[in-house]
Amino acid sequence: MFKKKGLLTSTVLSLGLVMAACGSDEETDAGADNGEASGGDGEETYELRFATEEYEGQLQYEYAQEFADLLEEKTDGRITTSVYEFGGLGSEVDQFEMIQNGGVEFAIVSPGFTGTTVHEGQLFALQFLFSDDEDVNYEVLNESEALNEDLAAKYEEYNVKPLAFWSEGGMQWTGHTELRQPSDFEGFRMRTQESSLILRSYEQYGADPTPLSWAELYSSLQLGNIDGQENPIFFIEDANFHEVQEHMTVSDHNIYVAMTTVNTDFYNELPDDLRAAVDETVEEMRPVAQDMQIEMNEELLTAIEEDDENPTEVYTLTEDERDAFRELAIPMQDYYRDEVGEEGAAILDKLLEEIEAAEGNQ
Ligand code: 6CS
Repeated sequence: MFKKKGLLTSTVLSLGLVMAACGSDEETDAGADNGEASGGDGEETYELRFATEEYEGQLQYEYAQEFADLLEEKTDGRITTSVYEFGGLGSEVDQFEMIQNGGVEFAIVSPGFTGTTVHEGQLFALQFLFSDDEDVNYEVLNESEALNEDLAAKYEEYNVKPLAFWSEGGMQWTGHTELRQPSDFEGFRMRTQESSLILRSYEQYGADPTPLSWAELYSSLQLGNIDGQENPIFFIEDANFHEVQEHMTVSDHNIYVAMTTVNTDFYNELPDDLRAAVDETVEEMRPVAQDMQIEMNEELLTAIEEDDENPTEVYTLTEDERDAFRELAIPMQDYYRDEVGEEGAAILDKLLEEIEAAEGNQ
């Protein structure tokens, strides 16, 4: 049901084309700044850009496209938004820079690529932090003060406003070899996103982690330069990693959290009615994103299991096996506290309380 595209066949955008997009009273108004309308009759129109880290058919892109359509509808066409697939705007880290400097107005950002800037965002790399109950996590991501206010304020220092935190699904491991207990990671060349906490977490298991853009991951796995990686199931299948990995471990050692972000200056300067339309769109997209990720992850698990041409052995960890990893992962919360200092530690502590309270509510 979800449209699929072959790997690396995405539209390659030139930066020049992207930078040509601007808001204006008339399409030909060349004087307006990016995303900013000129003129003052109250009926300005805006042509915006939305960067994603994934391809058409994958979650972030499909989310962004639905977001764009909804926003256009709500504003009677005054806001139109072009959604960009991963690749044309550079690496994930480059895209995070673009949302900071207004090169794009909206972006989906994975916190795993912001760890060297917003250190507190590394809390999403803490394994076994969130609940095993998807409903609890949905409630926490939507309602947490620790995330939506305290952590969001840390991103706002860089001119980036997180509008929503949402899950792309449980994180699973794939490898050339089986991964069932921490000792299986001994010397394992693990691909990670760019955050010292992620690297450190895998070193705890004895692995040899390497940060890499996902653009280079398939070939690295195929060539054997990297032994394995972590991602939600839909992404493992859609990016074809299962083709070049013999084993997949359903570990649910974390959830993959994505952030819907807007450039803060742009957001603050929007007319009130249009800003309200953006806020409404964000709210209405919450259940849409949750349904999409559940459906995609379920559907593509079956696809991996039934792919006889590229057989991948799928193994689900028992609770005892998960506990062995959990024991090594929990001390990373202290590492995080030491790394990010008092304010970051307070964010983690508040989040832990919120997760516990939400678990009690279920
Ligand atoms: O592994 C990664 O880096 C990529 N994974 C997902 C689920 N989305 C984009 C991200 O860059």
